Amino acid sequence: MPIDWYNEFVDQSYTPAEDDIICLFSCTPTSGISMKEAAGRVASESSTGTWTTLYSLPPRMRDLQATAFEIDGPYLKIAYPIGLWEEGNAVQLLSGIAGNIFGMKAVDQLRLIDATLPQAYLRNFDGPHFGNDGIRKLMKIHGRPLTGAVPKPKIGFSAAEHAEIGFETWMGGFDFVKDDENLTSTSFNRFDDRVTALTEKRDKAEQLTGEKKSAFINITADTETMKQRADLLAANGWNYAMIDVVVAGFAAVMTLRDYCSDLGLAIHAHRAMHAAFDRDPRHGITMQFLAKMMRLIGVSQIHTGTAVGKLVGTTQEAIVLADILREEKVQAVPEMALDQNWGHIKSAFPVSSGGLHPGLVPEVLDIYGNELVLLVSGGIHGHPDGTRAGAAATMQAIEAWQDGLSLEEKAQKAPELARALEKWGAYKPV
Ligand code: CAP
Ligand code: MG
Repeated sequence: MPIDWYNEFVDQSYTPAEDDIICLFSCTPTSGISMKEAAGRVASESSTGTWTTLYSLPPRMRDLQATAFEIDGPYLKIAYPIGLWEEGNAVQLLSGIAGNIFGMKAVDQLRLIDATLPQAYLRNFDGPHFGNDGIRKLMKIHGRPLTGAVPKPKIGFSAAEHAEIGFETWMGGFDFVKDDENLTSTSFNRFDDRVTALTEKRDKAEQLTGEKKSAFINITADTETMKQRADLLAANGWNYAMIDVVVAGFAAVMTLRDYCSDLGLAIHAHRAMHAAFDRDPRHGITMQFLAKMMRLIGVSQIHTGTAVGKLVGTTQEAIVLADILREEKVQAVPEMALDQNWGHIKSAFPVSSGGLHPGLVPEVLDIYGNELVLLVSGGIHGHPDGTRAGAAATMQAIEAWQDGLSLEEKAQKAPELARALEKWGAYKPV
């Protein structure tokens, strides 16, 4: 008696429909299982199937089955009918294409690389509230990267100490002060106190510099608390809220996207925990897919790596991530990304951060160009003359890159940069 039902989920002659969701996976089947069998099992478990044939299967159910339609070495494409997916519920999409399949005994390793989301799926999402042009207008910054820094050490300062370092950061020429991912509302630095202290220092910095200054203040907590914290940010004239989006969860981010949108707040997405599922090159979920989902559900920017700093991530990955976040039409990159037409969904900024200092700025800008949020934290607070000089040195490094000068040339008339180069040169931290 036949038991397995998997082969019905493979059809290499299938041409995907315009409104199918197409997923690209890489797969290492368990020994004894062919790639075709593994493909069928992945398609089955992520759509309508189960491990055995069933007693009752209404014929219309066939229309909801996924089809593995392309197998190329370890790569596998699966088409999912649009009818499988609840309108506007990104979490449900994950429960299918990024759910049980990673734990199936039939696959040794499985990696969800990317998914093409058709217009029929995008229709029910609003995406980022502002888009990159909107953010630039809001911040009155044109033709250069947006810049920011986290007070370091990452946690431990009181609200007043934190705000004082923030003030120095702004005065050095940076646009944003950022909370670190594990700073929320601790006994020694309560969220409300930090907002009050930063608001006062922001107003002072704006007055002194005549520039728009802002902050990514971390509201991460349970959803209801995040809403209250977002309210407080809006009441104090802030235009951003920061969320640790992976640990907070997709559903919470979806709720907060709409809530923040009503308050006029953009969302800075820190990706802490992403490497738990995207670091192994043959298993898990790629950063590309995470970035895509975050643009879909409406964050304004998300960390995408530096390639040259202290954290893992390649140059090619950074380029692909930047495209996924910024472009309206994203071109496929073999084995890394699929085509994506974002339609009405606005753009989001990539955020480059982690182990940067002025000496590495040109390399980062060679990768990303001007359309990014550049975070240099240890690399300004560790400047021999302090935070303000460190921020100034970073801004000088940006100017050098924009003017086509080497850092050494620029440093001749930029003393802060000269001092930074004396300390760090082009050192790449590990
Ligand atoms: C950077 C940072 C960021 C990382 C996150 C840190 O500080 O604040 O959290 O950049 O990684 O805590 O390490 P430094 P990613 O500039 O002092 O290194 O951007 O890759 O998500
Ligand atoms: Mg951090």
